[in-house]
Amino acid sequence: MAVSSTQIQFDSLFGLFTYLAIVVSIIVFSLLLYFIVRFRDKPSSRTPEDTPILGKIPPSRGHARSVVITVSLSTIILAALIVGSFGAIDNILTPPQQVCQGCAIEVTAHQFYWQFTYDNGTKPYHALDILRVPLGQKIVPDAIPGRTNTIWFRPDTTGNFTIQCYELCGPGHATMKGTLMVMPFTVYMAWYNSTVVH
Ligand SMILES: [Cu+2]
Repeated sequence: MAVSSTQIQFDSLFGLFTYLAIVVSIIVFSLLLYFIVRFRDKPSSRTPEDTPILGKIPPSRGHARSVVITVSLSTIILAALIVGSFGAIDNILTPPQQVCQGCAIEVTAHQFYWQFTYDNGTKPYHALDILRVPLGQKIVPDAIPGRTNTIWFRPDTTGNFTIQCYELCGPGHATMKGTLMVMPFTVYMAWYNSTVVH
């Protein structure tokens, strides 16, 4: 099962990009190899009619049909990827209107750690880098210092998961990891209500 609702969308988008890239690469490289062998230079080779000669307009002007086919195919593939990408971005950037108490979390990004502030003002000092969330609820976090971005997700599996920083933010970026702790709702609420507000 996916860890969060948004993971499913990103995984399928990633799969679409990957499979399309594989299919296109296989076609391109097979044709390339075929043409290299088929049209290699031989002593008997004649100069093709449409060989460009300096100062002369070639009598035949290329292959309109193959140009139309390749441009149309590329346009269709790119349009599918663009629609899919914008759909995923639109979904993640449109937070739900109503979330449960404890489910709106302010994320402050530092070099190189995060601090999570919960909607009751709790800022667990000892829990830097641990983002606790309740299972099955819609969570609205935001990050990036000096700029407020709001995204949302719904955790679907309990357990601890690695959070990795997503914006190249400096020399400590690669080690900027945190923990996402997805807890059963009642366990989460017990923790949330017992936290001290600093
Ligand atoms: Cu970073």
